Amino acid sequence: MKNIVFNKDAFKKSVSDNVKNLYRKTLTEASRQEIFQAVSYTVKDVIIDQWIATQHVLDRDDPKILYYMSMEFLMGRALGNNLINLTCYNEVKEALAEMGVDLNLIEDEEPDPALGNGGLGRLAACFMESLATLGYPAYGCGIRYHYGMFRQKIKDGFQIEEPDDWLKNGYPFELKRPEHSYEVKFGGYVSARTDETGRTRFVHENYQSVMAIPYDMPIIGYNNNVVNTLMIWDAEPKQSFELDAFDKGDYKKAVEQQNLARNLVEVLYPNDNHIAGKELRLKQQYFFVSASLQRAVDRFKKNHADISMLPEKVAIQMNDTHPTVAVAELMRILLDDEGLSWDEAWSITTKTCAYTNHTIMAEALEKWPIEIFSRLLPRIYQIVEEINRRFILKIQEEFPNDGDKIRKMAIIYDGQVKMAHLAIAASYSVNGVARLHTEILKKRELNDFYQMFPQKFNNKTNGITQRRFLMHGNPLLASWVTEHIGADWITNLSYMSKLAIYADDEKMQQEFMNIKYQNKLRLAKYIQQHNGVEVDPRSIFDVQVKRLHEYKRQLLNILHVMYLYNELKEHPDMEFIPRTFIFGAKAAAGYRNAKLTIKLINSVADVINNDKSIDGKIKVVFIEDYKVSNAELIFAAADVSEQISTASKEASGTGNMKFMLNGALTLGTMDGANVEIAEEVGKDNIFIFGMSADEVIEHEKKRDYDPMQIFNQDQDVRKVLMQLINGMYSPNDPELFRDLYNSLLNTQCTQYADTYFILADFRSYVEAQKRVMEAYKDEKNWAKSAILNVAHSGKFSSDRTIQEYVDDIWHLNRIKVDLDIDE
Ligand code: B1H
Repeated sequence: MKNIVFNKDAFKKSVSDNVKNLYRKTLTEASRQEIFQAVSYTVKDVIIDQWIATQHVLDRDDPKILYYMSMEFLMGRALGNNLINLTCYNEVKEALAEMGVDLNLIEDEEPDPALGNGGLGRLAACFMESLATLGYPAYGCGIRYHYGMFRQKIKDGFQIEEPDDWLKNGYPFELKRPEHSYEVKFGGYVSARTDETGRTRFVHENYQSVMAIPYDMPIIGYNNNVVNTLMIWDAEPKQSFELDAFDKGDYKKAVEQQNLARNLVEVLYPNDNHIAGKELRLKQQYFFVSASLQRAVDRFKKNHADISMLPEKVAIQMNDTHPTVAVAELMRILLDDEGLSWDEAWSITTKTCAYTNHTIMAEALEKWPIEIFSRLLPRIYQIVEEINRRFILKIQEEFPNDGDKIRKMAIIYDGQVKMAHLAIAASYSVNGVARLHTEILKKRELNDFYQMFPQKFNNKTNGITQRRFLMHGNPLLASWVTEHIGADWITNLSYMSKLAIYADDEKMQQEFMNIKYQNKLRLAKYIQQHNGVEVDPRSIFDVQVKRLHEYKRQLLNILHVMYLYNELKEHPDMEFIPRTFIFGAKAAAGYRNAKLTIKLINSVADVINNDKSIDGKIKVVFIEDYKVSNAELIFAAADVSEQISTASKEASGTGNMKFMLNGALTLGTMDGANVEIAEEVGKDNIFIFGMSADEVIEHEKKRDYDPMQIFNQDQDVRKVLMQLINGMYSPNDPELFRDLYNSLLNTQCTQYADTYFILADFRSYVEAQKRVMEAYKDEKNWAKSAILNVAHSGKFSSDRTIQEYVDDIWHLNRIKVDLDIDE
């Protein structure tokens, strides 16, 4: 049953009216961008009614609300998904076609709102969509970066970063809400005064401040009238609100405040799994956290006089440590604004805040120098000091004879504020993002904290939304699934298991492979248009798309390609199924080895793609500017999903799940959620290789791994590595790839050679790749495995993940929105 009735004529009229009113043009005169805007405004009009209705239900029922705090929301394009969730995608497509307009081309006019780096930001976006679809009241709280993730250009094989000016044409789905603006204060100092009751009051003085202005974006639930809100904050100087700084002659401060506002939300830090540690980043964090909490507390106080009820009406989830100043900011509000005692405030805070850990990579752990932290946030720093003082007393109580625990667990130590320690001390829940990751947190990384607070720790294996990554990204497969098992999978992905009985059916296998072929054609066309490379849709599409990071081991993948090319050159008649190796990855702008790996991939592509002697058996393609919108095309077209991180390093991965849902077979290590994918799909339908997490961790502890031994003993490895430095792939500059060679072998350059065990896993990877080729020879059996991957993907829906968060952590109730609520 559909919730909205689509009126085609009214829709068409609204679109042409919008073109007219916005641009003084008729439809035939309007550009595609203008039609995109006009269509979006028409859709927004439908959304607004549901949005208002949802807000009225929240006001009427006063349910508990989740505030999901995240520095990143990697939303991807909204138009197509909004239409899908409003259940009128096909109707709109048809109506537009009648007007001579192709919806797909119009969708391509939307910039990807890329307010995130990679997995962590995309997870936040999937969570928002699932919360709305399940009908849970939730706000996403984040930053309206003026420039999102940079656009990647490839020039001469090198990555070039270009600014992502996503707001250039105006973004039709956002709504400015200046009436909910808040002031956020930085710098200055704190003075203590005794008030008339004898209580010490802390007053923040001589600070600089900015105004935080929220922009709301609608998050549409699937077919349920629920529209939640992503509230992203922009900064504006305070002067436009209060001109008196000039009047007082404080011109310098006025200019400073103006600059603060201008810089604050200008750009997203483009680092994945790596902290830059810049002062501006801490400003960004406090800025959006403070504004969001002020709004949350205000909303609560509208309905409640008793602030101690807060944990019953508000849940705050901190997406990694990036928003962890929330702990101290909530304490500040409760102590300074609400006048509570420390114990009362602490009791409320620790029943409200929960923390998700997303990584164990050392370079991603947030630590702020005391100097920066206390200068920028003097009152917040005082509060953190007091939290730390009390926490250390507890540590001493818990481990009376272990002086080392304080060194390892204190929130402030060695001149630094350790955000993870603050998050754990103040949260009632600490979760990892896949079973293996949570076990590593408990057993190793956070073991001291686990001993102290075992009840706080829990696992929430990540998930992805099937509405975007199957319905929207792969309409052919989505319809095929629905034809055979019905449409229940759309809101309950576990229904996919009904497909399993068809896995052996030859006709079904053929249909499946046919759909895969169509999707490969679509991607081949995209690659031809965007990269100018021709690829054969009948070859195996072997894909690794994700951020570029040494631990994700794109280098292992391309070294294997080099090895395979050597094999083909030496044995031209060897049995071989044509293979297209597809890469897509952005490297952080300052990450040298990552950028060099991109260059290597492109150089290998140049040599191999142009070598006529191998008959096009291997093609290598680097897809420029990997982002959510082209990701949808890529997942749909993949045969092989490369998930080859060093075991223990990838907390979960979520791309792995998107590939599986689209019927690609995983080639991966026992890392992150791959472990659970293997468990769901069964070992016959996945290619596992490499060291286990325990083995990796053991070698790291003992420091007994010596890649040079492998280099000396394995002639294939030696040959490939020598090709990195003999100019084979860089004839004009044979030294170009020396740093990559050194990263694998030279202990002088990196502290440990081959930190990510690439050579250790190389043989095992080569063998696994051979199994892939063997398996593909039997097309029917391959199709069977692919269908079984789709069938067993049910666990990896973010709907399942969100339901677990609700049951174990947030304890929210579903709302029901009827559209005639006001009539
Ligand atoms: C993940 C990050 C991350 N973990 C710091 N940590 C950042 C850390 O800008 N920064 O400072 C940005 C991002 N991102 C990823 O989270 C994990 O690597 C994936 O394995 C996981 O699937 C994803 C979602 O949980």
